[in-house]
Amino acid sequence: MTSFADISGDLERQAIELPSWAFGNSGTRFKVFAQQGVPRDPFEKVADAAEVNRVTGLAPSVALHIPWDRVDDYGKLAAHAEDLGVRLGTINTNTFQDDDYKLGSLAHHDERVRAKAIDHMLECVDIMDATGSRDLKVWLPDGTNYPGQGDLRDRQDRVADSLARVYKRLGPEQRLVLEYKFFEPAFYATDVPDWGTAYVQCLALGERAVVCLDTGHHAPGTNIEFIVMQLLRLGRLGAFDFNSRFYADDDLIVGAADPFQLFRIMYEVVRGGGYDEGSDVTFMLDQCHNIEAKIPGQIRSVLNVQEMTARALLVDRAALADAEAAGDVLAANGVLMDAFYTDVRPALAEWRASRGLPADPMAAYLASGYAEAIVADRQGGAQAGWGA
Ligand code: PSV
Ligand code: MN
Repeated sequence: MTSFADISGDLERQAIELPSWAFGNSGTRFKVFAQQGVPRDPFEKVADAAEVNRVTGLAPSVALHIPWDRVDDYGKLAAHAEDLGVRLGTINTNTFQDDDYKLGSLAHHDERVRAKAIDHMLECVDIMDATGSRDLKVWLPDGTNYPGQGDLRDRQDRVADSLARVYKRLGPEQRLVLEYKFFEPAFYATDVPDWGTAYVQCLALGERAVVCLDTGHHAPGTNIEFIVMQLLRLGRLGAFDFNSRFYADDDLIVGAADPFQLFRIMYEVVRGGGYDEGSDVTFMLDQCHNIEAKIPGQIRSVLNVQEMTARALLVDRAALADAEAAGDVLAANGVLMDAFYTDVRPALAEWRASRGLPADPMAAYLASGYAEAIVADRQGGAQAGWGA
């Protein structure tokens, strides 16, 4: 049996990157419900993210989205983050909110638009140089709505050519992280729809091109942990965008819709070395809190990942290997289920307390007065949201 004491050291290296946009207003195409105290600029977003880290010790970095987080002085933003005990992480590109990109960005048939999209990515690499970020995340809205609208093969060739131009600009320690999504905003054909396409595009680029797996970007019923296993096996799992989906790309709290799936994913991460010391897999959240409070939403999210990581680490790998080798189907399944059904919450509370963290991070946040202070302080100005 693996006990909590066996894994408590491993829990120390957990690091979950928070998305700056989780702290801004968000919603559906029907309505954005504004909340009080929402950040008005990237500095305030970073402050809120730092608060999540302060009470959980789990979230040492913040991902930015450009242009939403454009500032005059990125060095100043990085210093601000550092003052608050966190750092700036992945730079996310955005080629989906400009009229020019109606028919695509890196795959666009018009060289002017394609060059504009490439230039945006190059600007993001300049920002990475200023922030000290390692990863450039590329998600493309590119695709077509109707058969015949665009030549599928030519579009794929243009994606490859555009990515190669961006990849060339990266520094020796920087990576291009390519994110796939099976549909939306294009509905008929998406130019990077699946892990296989992302993988072959990355292979053509070079070793520092890796795949981002957004858990919300798969068809219902997809065995996501299989993809995790395969990308780790191939050495190309670069990052996660964690969230939960009931239907499509719902961006709900990770571990909320299907905690067992998160456990299975984390088990394959552990099994495949993605959680090993020195692993370069980035564990990021890509979520929006449309109706729930944002900072508590992020606290709940990182705790969900921590709980499922602990359960995945508790899997008795030796017993599992024995059962598998003996062809004992039920015993093997039982080993996994024993770990999954272990309630790690009391042990994690003690673990936190022993490390100077609040045993109950959510209660500590609610008692801290931070929520009331930001409502009082953040008067005037424009609240951040998708687009600010
Ligand atoms: C696209 O749906 C996506 O998952 C990409 O990661 C974007 O950058 C992000 O959402 C914006 O939240
Ligand atoms: Mn994503």
